[in-house]
Amino acid sequence: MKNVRKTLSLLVGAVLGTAIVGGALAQGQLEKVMKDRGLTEKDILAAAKTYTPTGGRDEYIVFSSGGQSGQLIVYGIPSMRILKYVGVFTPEPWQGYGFDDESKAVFAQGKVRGKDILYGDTHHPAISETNGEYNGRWLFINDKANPRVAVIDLHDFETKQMVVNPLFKSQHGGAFVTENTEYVITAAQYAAPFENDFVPLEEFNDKYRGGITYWKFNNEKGRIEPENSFTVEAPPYSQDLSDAGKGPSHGWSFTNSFCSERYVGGIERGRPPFEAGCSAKDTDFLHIVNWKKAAELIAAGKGKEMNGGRFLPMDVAAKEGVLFLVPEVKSPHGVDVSPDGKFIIVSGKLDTHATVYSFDKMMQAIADKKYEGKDPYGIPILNLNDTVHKQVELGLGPLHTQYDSKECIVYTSLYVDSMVAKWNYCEGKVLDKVSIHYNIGHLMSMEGDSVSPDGKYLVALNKLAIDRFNPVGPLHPQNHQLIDISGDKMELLYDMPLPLGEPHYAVAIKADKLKPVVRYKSGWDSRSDKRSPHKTRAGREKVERNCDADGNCTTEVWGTVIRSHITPEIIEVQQGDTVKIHLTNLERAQDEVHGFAMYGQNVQLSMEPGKTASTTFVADQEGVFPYYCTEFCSALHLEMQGYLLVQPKGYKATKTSMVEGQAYTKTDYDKQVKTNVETQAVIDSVVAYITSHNYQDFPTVVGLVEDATDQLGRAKGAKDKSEAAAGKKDWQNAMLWANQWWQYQVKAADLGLRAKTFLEENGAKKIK
Ligand code: K7E
Ligand code: CUA
Repeated sequence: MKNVRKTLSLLVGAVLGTAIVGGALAQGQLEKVMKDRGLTEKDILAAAKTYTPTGGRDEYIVFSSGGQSGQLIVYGIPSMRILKYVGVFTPEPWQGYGFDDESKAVFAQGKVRGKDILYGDTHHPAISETNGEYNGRWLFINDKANPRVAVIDLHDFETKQMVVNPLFKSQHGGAFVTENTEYVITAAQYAAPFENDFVPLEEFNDKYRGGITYWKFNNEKGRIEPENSFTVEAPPYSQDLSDAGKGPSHGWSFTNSFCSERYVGGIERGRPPFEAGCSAKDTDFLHIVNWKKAAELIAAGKGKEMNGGRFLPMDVAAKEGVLFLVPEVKSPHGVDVSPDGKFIIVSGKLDTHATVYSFDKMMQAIADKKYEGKDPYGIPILNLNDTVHKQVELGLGPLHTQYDSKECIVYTSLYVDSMVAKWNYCEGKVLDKVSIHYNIGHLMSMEGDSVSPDGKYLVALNKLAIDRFNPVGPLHPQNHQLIDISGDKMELLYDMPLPLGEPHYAVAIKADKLKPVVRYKSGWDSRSDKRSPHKTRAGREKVERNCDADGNCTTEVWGTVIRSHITPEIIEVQQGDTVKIHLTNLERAQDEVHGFAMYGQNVQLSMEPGKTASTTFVADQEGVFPYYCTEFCSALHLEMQGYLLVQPKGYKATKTSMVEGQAYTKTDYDKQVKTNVETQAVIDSVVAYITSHNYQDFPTVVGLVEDATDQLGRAKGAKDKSEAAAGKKDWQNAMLWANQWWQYQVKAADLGLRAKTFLEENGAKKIK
């Protein structure tokens, strides 16, 4: 207990600050909590390393694949708090993704042979790089099930583009970027004919193919250019993971493979299954590709074309020194290039070793034309011994490797052992091992894929969680485990359940390299990153109905949303009309998002400040369809509503005026005006407080003040209307507009008070 007390004292000192060191109260409480919850000193230390107090920020931001959920998961390190799910290959209604017309256009790019594909199997995210350093601008992620790559803009964390590989029928080894994001690399997995026609399995060796695709990325536009991309054709060897060369190996890329036996299963034909035939040989092949040369050959017209995709045929690649093979040990999986670009580490799932290849030795063997032979497709095979720097025994089922900031230090996941091995690849020595829970796949160190990894933390992306969390049925959450790697020994800090898909790989970037926006330019189509042609300003809302020669009619609405109303609030159409609704969020305030959902039409939009979003549907049934805002945006959010009225053909109105549920008098009007005058006094006092302090030094407050000024401007408009109606003794409208005037005041007051509280809590100084 004495020891505990000493540790606690140190910890409390570190955590709570010197003022309370030795404070009996804090210590006593901490000890009680530890006792009640059964926590050890080690737990408390781990908690202190990860716990992030309210308002605190993380040092790193992680982008994790969502596996078969087709999404991207964003969380912070060391807190392991989930910040966002980004819809990528899968609709995400919360973000309007896959529901608004703008994002449907992104999904349309991802159609495979004309079919909508509304999910993905995301595997490997990659952040764009400048000189081998993460630049925080773009993120790429592949879909294994359908050979696609998506581009996500890290300015707003939205998916902007999908490209479909015209040649492959699956695509696992991606996305990996070259040093300056010249190319995004993806490799096929299951061999298939490049053409879409039927080719019998009996022609597997001759007609089925693998390959590695180099997607040209336009860094200015932030888009992949399929027309400038190409594939290097490869044998049907089930290409697997890839990595791009760095520094001295820039211009080259590396892709491992399994099932180079070219075995085809077929249990129902009495054949032993794939797993037997695909792991029979002792070695498979690491593919070594000179992509720079391949790009030159393609530019020189040496490529062929299929389904609109260009590729460099294998015979040309072999003859021109573009493609080489070197054996790798049993069922290899990861392939990871060292930060200095000089070494490539490959593990074999069914071997206990990791193999460290030397890039220099590869180049020497190629220069000397020292081959041990050629494969059946004429591709030169280098001798394993000529290219190996070291082979190191690590444990059972080594898969993936990540590099530390410390020279020669790496971490390799051991799937079968459920462990991480820390080892030195220069000397070939194992330094430490830690158990994880359970069956680790990938692992990730901070900025681990860049030329200068930060080390510090490691995340184990585990395949099984089993008993780690409260049970939630047969489908368990995934388990990401945070490990402190700053010391000599690895320390397991935290288990994070991920309730989404099976994340394969993740990348972590320093948080301060990301510069996300808080609002869009007004009237912005966020998916195409252009001003929307449907941008609508306050007061310019309109509805148009047009019919073509065949009598097909379209009712098109250009509307706006702002706290707390949708303009228009009544939309009248005729049965059979195509309805198009474009809504622009007029808010400029941070986080003031409005949604738009409608009964019975599968409509759900999300409009962040400045965004314009659209929906299109056919009003094929007559009826009354309420719509409303789906984000609790203000005290009168529930009142942010309206009606779509679908009138039957030939409908004629019989009543022409609304029967008010409530009639107002001059007394009501006077009472409301009195309230408004009092509210204005409160607002004035808040304004006086704010302007007498150095609020200009606080960007948050400046934003709030701008927003409040906006709302007050609108209050003025409503006040004028109210007074005009009162002048005509139209007490009904005078009262209603007076109330609207008050609504704007309330929003302004709410913002003002938030600003005042912020100033008080953040030590603003009085200037007047
Ligand atoms: Cu090992 Cu798809 Cu990178 Cu899963 S892959 S683990
Ligand atoms: Cu806008 Cu609720």
